[in-house]
Amino acid sequence: MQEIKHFIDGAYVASASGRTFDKLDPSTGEVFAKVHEAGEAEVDAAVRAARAALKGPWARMSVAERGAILHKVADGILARFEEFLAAECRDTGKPRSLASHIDIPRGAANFKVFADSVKNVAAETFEMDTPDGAGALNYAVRRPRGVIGVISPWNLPLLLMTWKVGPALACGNTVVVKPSEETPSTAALLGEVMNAAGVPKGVYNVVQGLGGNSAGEFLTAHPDVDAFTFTGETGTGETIMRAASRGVRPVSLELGGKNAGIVFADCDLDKAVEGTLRSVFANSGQVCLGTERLYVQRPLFEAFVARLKAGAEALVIGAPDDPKATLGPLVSLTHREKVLSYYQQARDQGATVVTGGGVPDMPSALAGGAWVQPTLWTDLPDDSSVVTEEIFGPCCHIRPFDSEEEAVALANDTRYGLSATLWTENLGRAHRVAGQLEAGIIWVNSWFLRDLRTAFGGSKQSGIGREGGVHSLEFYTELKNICVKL
Ligand code: NAD
Ligand code: 6OD
Repeated sequence: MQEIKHFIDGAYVASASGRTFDKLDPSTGEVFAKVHEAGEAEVDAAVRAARAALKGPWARMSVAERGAILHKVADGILARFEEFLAAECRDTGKPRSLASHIDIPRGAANFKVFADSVKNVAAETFEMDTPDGAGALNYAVRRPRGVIGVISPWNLPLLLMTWKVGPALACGNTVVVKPSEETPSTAALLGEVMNAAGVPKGVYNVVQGLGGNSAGEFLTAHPDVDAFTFTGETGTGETIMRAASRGVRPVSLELGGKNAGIVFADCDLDKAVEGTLRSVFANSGQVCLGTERLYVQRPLFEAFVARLKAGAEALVIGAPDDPKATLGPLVSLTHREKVLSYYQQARDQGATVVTGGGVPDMPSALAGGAWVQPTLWTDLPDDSSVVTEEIFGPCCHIRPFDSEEEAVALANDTRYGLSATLWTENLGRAHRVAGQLEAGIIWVNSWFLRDLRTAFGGSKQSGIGREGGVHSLEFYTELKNICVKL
């Protein structure tokens, strides 16, 4: 049985309490690892190590020296690509074809991009008049914030964790990472890569454990963490924000979504079908940017639903190692219970089940896994729980609309504001509708097309702040104005 430990001050350590929890393979339901659960002592040790490292060689390095080390970290991930891929797929159950194209390459890219972009980040200068006529010069400099608490989710574990750790380290901070209890492996493996790349001890620390009354809560309660960056559910974000208020610590929150897709009758049908299928079913629907509400203009409605049904039924459900698999299990049996409860609510609320709605028949070796069928519904009322609440599964409700105004109103009728996708060949309409949608990220005729320099994040209850490009670098630095009287 594999044992997964904390990574503190450059070394793997067990919990002093000896407490561990089981990590299950989502495709079989079998336990494959014992994960050490951090208590307050391990969290304190990690924060102390991170604090001490702020006074060590990391702080004395130039931006270019730190950048060179972060490039080595990226190269180290790529050199051990197969190990990262295997670990990520075993933790999450996602198909290897998906993780090898997205999760692991992005894990490396997140270090390279920020190691380079931090070299170009500007700060402001203002010349000012003074009563004596001599004037003064104001200029700003950026400094690392200090120890950053990084709390990350399970859906894209390495990608989302390094999306925070990359820029935090590029800016000269040190980190204590609390990965999701469902996905402890790649954060742990990254410790070896950090050591091999020459990252000084204490710069990158990992505490394993759960959220409430465990490593997550102990980290947010620790007074010596300077800022928190979190990706996860909106409710957890509220809890973390409350904890961060003690000591007035900044937070960056990337939270949940209930994202709309809008398909106009003038779309390129094949592209809209292909893109919508990806946006609903990629990663078994466990993508914060995924489409769970689809609005299709009435003349196209029936044909579009039929094409989506055919696409959903053509997905190949299978374990990560199955080269034909295009749809893996959900991350855990607990999450499956949640998703299946929405499948039941849809039936109870009178949905027409276009396809799916249950659990697939799997071969006996996989029978204990967290499988659900890809599912599409129509005919639910707009205030149904299935239409308003984030499900985070391979499912979507589809509803017709008539006018552009109606589509915008329906899409905006949500407490979330993470992303929206629209499909149209009318350029004027694309700009007009994109401008009116209340979300941080809008895709036109595409989905999950990422340029890492762009602002990433949500409005309303989907988060606070933006990640990406200069926005990450702003969060991970403190701006200091220096006023010089001439
Ligand atoms: P989650 O909120 O349950 O857990 C996220 C992390 O927070 C985990 O590491 C967990 O252990 C920790 N945590 C839980 N309770 C805590 C507490 N009281 N104190 C400190 N830490 C705590 O989210 P999840 O189930 O891992 O991920 C799915 C959710 O994440 C979905 O809502 C999804 O939309 C969201 N998400 C958002 C984005 C985005 O960029 N906006 C990206 C991915 C996922
Ligand atoms: O691509 C990214 O940078 C990013 N933050 C993706 C988030 C996906 C959510 O599940």
